[in-house]
Amino acid sequence: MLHVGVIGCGGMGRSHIDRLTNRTQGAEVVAVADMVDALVEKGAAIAGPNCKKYKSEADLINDPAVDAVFIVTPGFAHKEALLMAIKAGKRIFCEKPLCTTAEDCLEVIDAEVKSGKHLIQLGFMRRYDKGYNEVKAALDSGEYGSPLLLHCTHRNPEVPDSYTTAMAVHDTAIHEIDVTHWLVNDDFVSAQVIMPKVTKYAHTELADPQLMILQTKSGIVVEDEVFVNCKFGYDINCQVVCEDGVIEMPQPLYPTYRKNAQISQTIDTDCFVRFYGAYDEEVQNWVNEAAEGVIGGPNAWDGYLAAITADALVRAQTSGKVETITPAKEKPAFYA
Ligand code: ISE
Repeated sequence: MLHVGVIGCGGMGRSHIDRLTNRTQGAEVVAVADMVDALVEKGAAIAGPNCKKYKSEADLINDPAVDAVFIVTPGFAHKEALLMAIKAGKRIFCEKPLCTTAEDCLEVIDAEVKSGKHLIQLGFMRRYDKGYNEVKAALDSGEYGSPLLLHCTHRNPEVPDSYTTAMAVHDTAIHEIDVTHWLVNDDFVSAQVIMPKVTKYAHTELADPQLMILQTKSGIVVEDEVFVNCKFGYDINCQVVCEDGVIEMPQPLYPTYRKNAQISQTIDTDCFVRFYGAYDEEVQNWVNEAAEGVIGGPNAWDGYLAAITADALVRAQTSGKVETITPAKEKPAFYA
């Protein structure tokens, strides 16, 4: 049994406590922590009567009864918790992003490499989605030749007024940044953003929609339409144009209805429903791999690559130019 401590009992934290407690085999939430007492109570209530309650993340991390930690705090708070958990030698699941700056990501990477143990998995759950995995299997089969161009859409029905232009990269496109780099197994070298006419539903701090264009080392182009006030649903698409065919990611299976001379089908309205299975799968895998000390999912280096790609896109949002993406160092052999 893997004894897990969860740091951060907000909406996402509680969703992971529920998943670990009720839908994951081989794991038990033995402690939760949050600076807000009411959230600790809510989190612990899901985990059950034996769950310890902490205000301080350091106390949770250093509790010998905790084998592994889940970090589900806001991104700016990740670095400190990650460094403490590495020092304590605990297995870590960290929600995206790894850290909010590339420098902080490198500090965490250095600490993990120095520890000599593979500890960190990052919460890019799309790698566990059935549809993306089918696309990956088709690409890896070689039957369709090399991928040349990917058309992606990332549409949300709406976002709150606190959501700004840069968040279209950091919160939203970050998923395509990771999953497309994984699909084609190539690193991004440049980023560009084209700003179309703005929807009447966007508030003043938000340019919406945006067309983001990334290019990989070998020349593959990924274009991602991010449209977070599309109004009609949570609509994720990915089409890969290859030398010998086109692969289109399947959509979730819903019935089609025929009525009044029309055909209709459900579209999900949020990521928790759309990627329900993927969240469960990523956590179950992380628990299963704990016994072997393996991190099979996205690791800290993937988190660093996502951070520098996001930084380039944010620069491109204002410069209007093609921005280059250059890692500050070579990928450590540790992550090979
Ligand atoms: C949110 O944080 C997510 O992770 C969703 O998948 C994404 O669609 C949304 O735009 C983000 O705000």
